[in-house]
Amino acid sequence: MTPALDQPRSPASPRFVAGRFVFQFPRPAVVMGIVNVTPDSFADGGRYYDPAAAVDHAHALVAEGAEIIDIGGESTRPGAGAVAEAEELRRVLPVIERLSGNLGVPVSIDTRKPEVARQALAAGASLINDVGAAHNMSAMATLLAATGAGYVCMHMQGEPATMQQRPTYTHLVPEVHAFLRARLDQLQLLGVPPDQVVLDVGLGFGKTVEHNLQLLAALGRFTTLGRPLLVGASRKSFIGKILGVEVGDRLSGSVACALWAAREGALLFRVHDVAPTVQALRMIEAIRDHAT
Ligand code: HH2
Repeated sequence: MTPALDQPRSPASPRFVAGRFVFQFPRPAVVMGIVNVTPDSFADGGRYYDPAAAVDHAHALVAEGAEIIDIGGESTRPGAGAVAEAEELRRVLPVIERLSGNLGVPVSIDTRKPEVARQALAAGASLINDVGAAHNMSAMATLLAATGAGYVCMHMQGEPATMQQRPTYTHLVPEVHAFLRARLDQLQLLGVPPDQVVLDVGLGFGKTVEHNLQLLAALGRFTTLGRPLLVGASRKSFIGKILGVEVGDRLSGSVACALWAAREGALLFRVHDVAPTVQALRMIEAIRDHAT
């Protein structure tokens, strides 16, 4: 561990600005509900591939307490092949168009492609959830500076097609920390204020089970970056491997990860199961309010 890891760079009460939406912390944790408009996502592939089903599901997740809806048109599960830009746009744009303006919460576009992000923002999305932050920074930064959209900047080692083959780190936590710090600095140099940025260690993206556990265990150290942390553990395979359960039986493990991460300082949670996660978070927040 490098000592620099522990030096806070700004006060621990950041705000996150995503277009016309502002999340001012401290406040209750924010749950981002997942809507995958894909035939092949690992947890919900095919269920919301039809735009009408995706729109209905987004409204249902908001009713359950989601404060951001994350729309994705490309599965990034381990081993997934790339989806062509035109196809990704065909999947997500009709859904975003139907949601923006009447959902009441910001829509996020889960994409690695700057052109998909650009058209999604034009169609009404308020933030970009970029699992490819390692690769496309300057194009995304141009968009962010021009639009004021929010940005989830996530760490990934490699590419989805091969990232789980042999993920290797010399010092995992300092490496991921340094990556996120460097991206934050680059974004600022490119005209994107830190207020627009949320950071994510990228559980499952070029990480073994052991790596995911180490990152969760050390999550508190990433709060020194001075930006809200988002955690995406929901239904992921490391939970299945630890508990020996299939994807449909990972709710308890997912909620456990969210609660641990909340205690470590995470402020946003990307989940499939919105209602149980919101309830669990509200419960520990109520307890925390009485801690002396
Ligand atoms: N995980 C997935 C997708 N997008 N974005 C962020 N910021 N953090 C994550 O951990 C994250 C993410 C993978 O989950 P899912 O969307 O459910 O599956 P698929 O990629 O198969 O569509």
